[in-house]
Amino acid sequence: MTKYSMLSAPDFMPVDRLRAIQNRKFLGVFRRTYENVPWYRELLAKNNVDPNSIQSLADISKLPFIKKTDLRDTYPNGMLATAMDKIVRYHASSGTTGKPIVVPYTREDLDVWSECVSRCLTAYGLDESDVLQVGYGYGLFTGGLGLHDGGTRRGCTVIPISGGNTERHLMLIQDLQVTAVACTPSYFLHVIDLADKVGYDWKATKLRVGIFGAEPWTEEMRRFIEAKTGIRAYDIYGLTEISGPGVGGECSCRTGVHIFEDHFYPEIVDPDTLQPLPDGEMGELVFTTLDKTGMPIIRYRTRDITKLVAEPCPCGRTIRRIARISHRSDDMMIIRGVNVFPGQVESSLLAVDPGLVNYQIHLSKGADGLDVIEVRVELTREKFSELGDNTASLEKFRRQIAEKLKSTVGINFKTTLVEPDSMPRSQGKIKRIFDDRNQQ
Ligand code: DLL
Repeated sequence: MTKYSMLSAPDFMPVDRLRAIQNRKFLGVFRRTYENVPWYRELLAKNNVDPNSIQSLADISKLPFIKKTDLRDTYPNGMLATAMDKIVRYHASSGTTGKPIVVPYTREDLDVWSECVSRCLTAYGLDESDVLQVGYGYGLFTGGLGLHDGGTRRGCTVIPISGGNTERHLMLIQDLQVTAVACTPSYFLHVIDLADKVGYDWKATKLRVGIFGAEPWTEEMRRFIEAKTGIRAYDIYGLTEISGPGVGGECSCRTGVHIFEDHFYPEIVDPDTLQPLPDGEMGELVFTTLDKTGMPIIRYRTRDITKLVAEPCPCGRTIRRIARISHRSDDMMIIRGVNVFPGQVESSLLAVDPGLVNYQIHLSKGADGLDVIEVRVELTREKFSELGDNTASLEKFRRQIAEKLKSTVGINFKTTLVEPDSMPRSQGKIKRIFDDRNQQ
């Protein structure tokens, strides 16, 4: 058996065997957490849950959820389930205000994590012959070290370039014969933008795979990236609280992100009633870590909205998929009673012109006290040189965008065009939504 098939075998196991493994691991992680985390015992007591009533995975719905605020409240080590001398690393989630959420990892946790990232790379078709340039940030953020360890485990040659220094990204892709890059999709837009400016020849490189995640991106964005560079762009999903990148990843069929269910048990719940929903229904993604020893977490509410897809994937993997994350529940904007998702804005803009990848959404209060949603769109250099000094044509183009947004989302957007290169570029996760409603 090759290293390839050994690493990926759990992806293809019969579903009843997978469920049996999940059941056994779930009872183990539940017991460990109950015995070792006083906070968890209190949580069950507060919710009147008798731990003896948890006899199988089918009982999981009796258990309370764990929320982001619980991890903040127990900062830094209140959820630790093992002795501190077993902890070999911390990472932290990318919160910008208040205390971060810190996550302790044991050696076993790092091992499972790198195995999962390696399984993603296998699914993207990467092996020992590949050169992987990791442009995710290295540090407390899990993107850099996560892809780094997974790439090393897969046997790739890893280039730990991190985010920023975009000229060097382009230079090393060429000089070190890089075959795969991993970074946020928004940072890769920046790389493409510089490549355009300097007349970079993607065809003269060996690059064929892009590994994009850590933030939402759309199918339209995938098409843009692929058309510009000739690579195949794959989705990778994950979150710090559960491990990092590689909780799931796409396969070559690209019909959803396969979740590594033998390590992370997924559920979908109704975000309002918190009742479990069947496969195929949209709701909030909830995870239970089945193997974590440093900070196991049971029924963690991710706030990511998606659905579980159980239908067989043509690739043969039996582990379920999630659909592309449609949004985070915190990112949904309710404007004059209508739900607006950032992805709808991105899809609309790229449908008008596939180059309209730099945009921002600003929310404010109008003179009538009602919410105003404004989309600021950066013109591409081509469009600007085509229309730049013709006010009537610019206005026509602006109106075309506004109409597309209105017909897709169902409300009026204030639509503003801005000059090429005038918006800040991202090195990691991009901020696209600016909510000034409470500051007016
Ligand atoms: O973003 C881990 C990661 C690093 C994933 C590199 C993929 C690649 P956090 O900083 O804790 O961890 O943020 C997790 O980012 O709950 C989602 O809302 C969002 N997210 C992550 N991957 C995707 C994706 C990393 N592929 C939060 N599509 C998650 C959409 C994503 N959103």
